Amino acid sequence: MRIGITCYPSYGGSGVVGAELGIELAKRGHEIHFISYAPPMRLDDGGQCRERIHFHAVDMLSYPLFEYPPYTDALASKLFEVATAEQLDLIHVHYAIPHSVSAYLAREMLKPTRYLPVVTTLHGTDITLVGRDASFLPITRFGIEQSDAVTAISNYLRDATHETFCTGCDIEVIYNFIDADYYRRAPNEAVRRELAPRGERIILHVSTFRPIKRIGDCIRVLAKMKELETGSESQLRARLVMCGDGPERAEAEALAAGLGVADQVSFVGKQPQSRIREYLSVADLLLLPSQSESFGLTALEAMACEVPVIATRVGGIPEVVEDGSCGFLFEIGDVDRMAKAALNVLRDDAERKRLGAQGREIAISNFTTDKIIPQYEQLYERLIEEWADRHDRP
Ligand code: GMT
Repeated sequence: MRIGITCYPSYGGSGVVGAELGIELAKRGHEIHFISYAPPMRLDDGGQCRERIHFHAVDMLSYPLFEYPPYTDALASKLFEVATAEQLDLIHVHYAIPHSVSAYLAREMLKPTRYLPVVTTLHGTDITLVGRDASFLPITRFGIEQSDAVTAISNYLRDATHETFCTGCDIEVIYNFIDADYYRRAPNEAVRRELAPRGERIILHVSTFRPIKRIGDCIRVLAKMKELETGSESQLRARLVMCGDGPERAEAEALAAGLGVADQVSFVGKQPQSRIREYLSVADLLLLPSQSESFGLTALEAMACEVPVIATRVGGIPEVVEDGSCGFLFEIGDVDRMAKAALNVLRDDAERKRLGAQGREIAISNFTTDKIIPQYEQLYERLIEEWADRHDRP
């Protein structure tokens, strides 16, 4: 199949999933055309199937009249152009805003010639935060309703979409996936020493540092752990590695200083995926205290690397992280309980091993590429077949 994929190319889970889906499809022989304003970050991981992966940049004319350049239109034009030139069979967009509407426009422009099916995958804040805002709600609903197929990355997100946008619309849940050969525990002592030079236990957090991630709670958990440990004979040494960047970073750095734990926290900035994998391979615990999370891809990556997860019981996280089996889930902001659980996990090697092994088992049983990618392929085949001989909707 010849598939066009549009996603946000930079930081963030939806871009990661869009890019990795393209790479996986190319490995299976499909011709993949990414259409966005920059190449998706993970495209370099394409390896030997690079010849089947193409990137088309959306050109944006800069003009003084445009205080807000109309990206939706420019993307629609590019989708139309690429679909025509490359004879695309289908367009698959990740994150509804504004991609669904751009794809819809491209499909309408192409209609006199042929029908180009559009798939929208919903990821998170396109439904739970941004999309439901009054300024976007009607157009998000329209984009969803006009897509030929809509998928959501968890049952939670499907239900949230039904609740907010369209009770009756057909949404297929296709979970996010993991390449379990790429994400596996392969500890590198040099990396461990670099992150924890005094042999500390490593607590890792990876995110976009947006308010929804509640990164301050990572700092508060560490401070609480320190308080609980005060006076104990064999004090546990822990280091919090904060991987990523975003609007909440400065405040979190100040909080660490204010709570007296700055010397135990490393802010390592945005890192390429190859580096994150190395961090996961030496981490002893992953902390994900989000306010909202439709899936929690980082948690899945950690589980595949046998890292226990402490997270909030929100959104789609319980569909990925089984409480008590591969980690522990708590209410939003319950830093006291998270700290106690973190201490237990970090102190007990056998328990950490048990949680890690279960995490890998769950990741392999439910979320590997060989289980998930065929679900997308079947969906594409179904749509292409359905529309093959039709030039317009009934
Ligand atoms: O929605 C966001 O804030 C970002 C979004 C993205 O586009 O990066 O992340 C969402 O998609 C990821 C991949 O499917 C999920 O793992 C994240 O849980 C989800 N984020 C939220 O729901 C906050």
